[in-house]
Amino acid sequence: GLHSVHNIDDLRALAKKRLPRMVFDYIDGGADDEVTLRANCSRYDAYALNWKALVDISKIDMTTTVMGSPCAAPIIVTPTAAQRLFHPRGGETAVARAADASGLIYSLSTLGSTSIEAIAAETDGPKWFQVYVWKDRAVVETMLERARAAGFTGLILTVDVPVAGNRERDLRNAFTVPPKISAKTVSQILASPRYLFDMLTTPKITPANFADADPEGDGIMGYINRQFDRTVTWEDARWMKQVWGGPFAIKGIVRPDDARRCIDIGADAVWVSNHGGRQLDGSTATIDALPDIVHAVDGQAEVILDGGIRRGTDIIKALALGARAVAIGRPYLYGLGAAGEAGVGRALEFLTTSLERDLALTGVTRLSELGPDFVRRPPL
Ligand code: HOC
Repeated sequence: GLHSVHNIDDLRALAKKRLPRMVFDYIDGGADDEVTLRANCSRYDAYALNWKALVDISKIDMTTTVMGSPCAAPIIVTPTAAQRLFHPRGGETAVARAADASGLIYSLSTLGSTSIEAIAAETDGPKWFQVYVWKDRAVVETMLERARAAGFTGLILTVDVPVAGNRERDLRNAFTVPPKISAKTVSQILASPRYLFDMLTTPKITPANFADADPEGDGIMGYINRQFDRTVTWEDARWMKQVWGGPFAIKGIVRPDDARRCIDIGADAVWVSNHGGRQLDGSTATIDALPDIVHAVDGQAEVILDGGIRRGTDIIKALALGARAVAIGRPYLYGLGAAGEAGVGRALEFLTTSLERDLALTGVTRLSELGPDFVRRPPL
């Protein structure tokens, strides 16, 4: 159980034990050979920390703001699809509540399985909404209006999904959203009695923020693949910022020239991400992409980074290299799959307490003290 969880890897192991194989693999897996998935984590090892000695660390302040939203620590709960798949009873509600309890920013995916309004009713904490550009712009506009009315204060446009990535674990498991009935999927679900019970005693897992998906046909992913607009460009991003009018982040940037374009269209945050290695395999690990992006942005927007964050030291490296905050996906999804809201809480607690301890060990009492002098970068 959770008492034997001491890090994110332990949570992953517990999630693996408790979830049907195909559900665990959907969280855990990446695209193609999973090179980028692994690199996102392992590349932190190439950066070494240089601590400051003999600093009074009796008070450590981890609070900050990201795109104007206040948070207790520089950790954003990144948007992920259909969270009720990972915990049918709790899903997004469990994640949002745990984020609120930890004082962290929660973000809801367009592909969420809980409605914008239900999340707003559940938590007073800072909330952002995530979108893609759909062919039917009216669908987007309606969601943005609802998010604004419900008190969501930030918008994230994801730009690293021009098409779906090639996730071979999902193909092997015949995994679709929602899962289709087949000998393979049924036997996997039957092998996870707790999950099966939860699934059978809660409403069906469907997208909660748009209509028209045909789960009986080719599933939500098929609908989305048809809805995603292959002609999307920077003009659409500019349109989105105008329609939204508020704090706006562009997620899925790895090139300095693209970071400049984000600023040109008025983005408030440039979000360095490769979708957790789930899209273009072989792309740069995010920690390696970060320094050049920070240089290009030159303080004109905030920089957020996700990918491979598993410990406080990873967060310190990202912040020292210029990120305003990091975002996490798999760490809390392992928690959700392992133990619902309590499991998400455990993931967030582990990351915030390890960040606090690691800041003390680094001799840093405020996030603004962090800079490149704390990190020795690997040779190019
Ligand atoms: C067909 C489009 O973010 C994931 C999600 C969903 C990606 C969109 C797929 O699984 O990474």
